[in-house]
Amino acid sequence: MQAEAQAPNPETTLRAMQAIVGENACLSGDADMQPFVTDYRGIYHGKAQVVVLPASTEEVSQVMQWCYANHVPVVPQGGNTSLMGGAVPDGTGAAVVINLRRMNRVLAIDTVNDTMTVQAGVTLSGARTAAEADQRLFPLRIGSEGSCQIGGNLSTNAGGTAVLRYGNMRDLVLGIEAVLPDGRIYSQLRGLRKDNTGYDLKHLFIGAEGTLGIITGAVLKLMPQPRSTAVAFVAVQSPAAAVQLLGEAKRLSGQAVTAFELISRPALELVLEYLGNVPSPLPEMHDWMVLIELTSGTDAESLNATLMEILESGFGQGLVLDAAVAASLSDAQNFWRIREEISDAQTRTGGSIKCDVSVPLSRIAAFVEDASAKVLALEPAARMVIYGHMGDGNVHFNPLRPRDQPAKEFLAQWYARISGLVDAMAHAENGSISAEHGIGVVKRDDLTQFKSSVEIELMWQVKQALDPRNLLNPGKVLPARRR
Ligand code: 2HG
Ligand code: ZN
Repeated sequence: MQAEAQAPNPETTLRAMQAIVGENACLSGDADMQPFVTDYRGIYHGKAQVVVLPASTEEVSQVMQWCYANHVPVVPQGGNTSLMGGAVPDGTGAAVVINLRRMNRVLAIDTVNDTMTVQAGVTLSGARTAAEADQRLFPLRIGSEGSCQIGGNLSTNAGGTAVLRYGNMRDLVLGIEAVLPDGRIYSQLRGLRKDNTGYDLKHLFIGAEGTLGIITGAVLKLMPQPRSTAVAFVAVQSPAAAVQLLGEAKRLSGQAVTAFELISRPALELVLEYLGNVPSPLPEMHDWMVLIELTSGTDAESLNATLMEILESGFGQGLVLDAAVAASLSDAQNFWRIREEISDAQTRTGGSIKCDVSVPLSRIAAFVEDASAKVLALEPAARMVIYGHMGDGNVHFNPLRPRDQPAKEFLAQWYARISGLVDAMAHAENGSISAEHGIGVVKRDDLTQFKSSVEIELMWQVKQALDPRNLLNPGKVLPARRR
């Protein structure tokens, strides 16, 4: 199943697109298209016939109808913050890129139903701010919130730092509107928490990375805003101690544990170096730290008391070595900044082998220790930048080049071997090789090794049913079909 190679020439495509969305909403010069055909880290470079910026679902539908009739592949794009090369076209120059950023309106907020209806191009921070204006919380929280868009968050089933409490994007949506490859519009923008009327089709589009339809709108769940927040930066004895401390935190605080993020010493050292003027929250360096956030509907005093109780229990059991409790909002923001900037610090340094793995919580500590030992046995000077959402079983296990080794050389020597090793270890623990970053082009061919032939065949059957011409985001997610 391949897109047919009879693509119209770019002039014809451009004129057709201009007729639908208007001249100003079509970009065709190399310089104008450049930010849309390269990912934000500058790793994946592609080409396009034209970049189209539609303003409505109707326009997306017309663009798709034309592309379908003319066998033109289409790459849907939100904020282009994918780490997996999922949102940029390939190098053939055959594709039309549809970027949704002009569809950035919050259409409605229903404070009785606790829902928000948005166009797909609303940024995550835009959605969070709109919810806040009505004293509500839209709880998805990821570092790229200023640029990533709700459509992309849905298409990749984004996760982030509050999944432990609120779930990932799939758990935060009630309805979806999507344009199908042939231009038909699937519209289910309803804010129902119960609807058992057959297959729940919206879930097909969530996490499909734009391979089955282009998400153009969504109804999102809103939550009450927490009345109080308590944050601590805690040095722990080991990853196993961190898991035990999480158990204590859950036991003592009920539903209040909102984030529980692991940070290894090399991760902290790297980010402090990158941020320059931000002090470490703790006076001494430790091998393992966790950032804990509790939120609740109770007053700050009782939440702080709960946090202290958790830490005291941790000290008492020898799990906690030191702890800094945020005394102000700005302390809490600084702790979070340290956590959120680790990814950019790696991008800046270059030479990082990104493994975004999850395993059951009961196995995560052993996994982190065993995988670290295996990597260090291969390259003792690798900096073990390990961090992330330990509370939900997901760590970013990202060995970084030794200080004195060029990034290119380190990646050429180790990327395939180390990522293969780490993924295989996660898989052996009944884990996932991509917990939250998706598949894109980076992990596509690895799926044959880590998913069963039944799963891959079913994925292709769904693809065939919705996109029989293989026009939507071709070359992404689905590995070559087994014969
Ligand atoms: C995070 O949790 C992001 O900071 C990015 O998922 C992780 O860059 C990474 O590996
Ligand atoms: Zn993450």
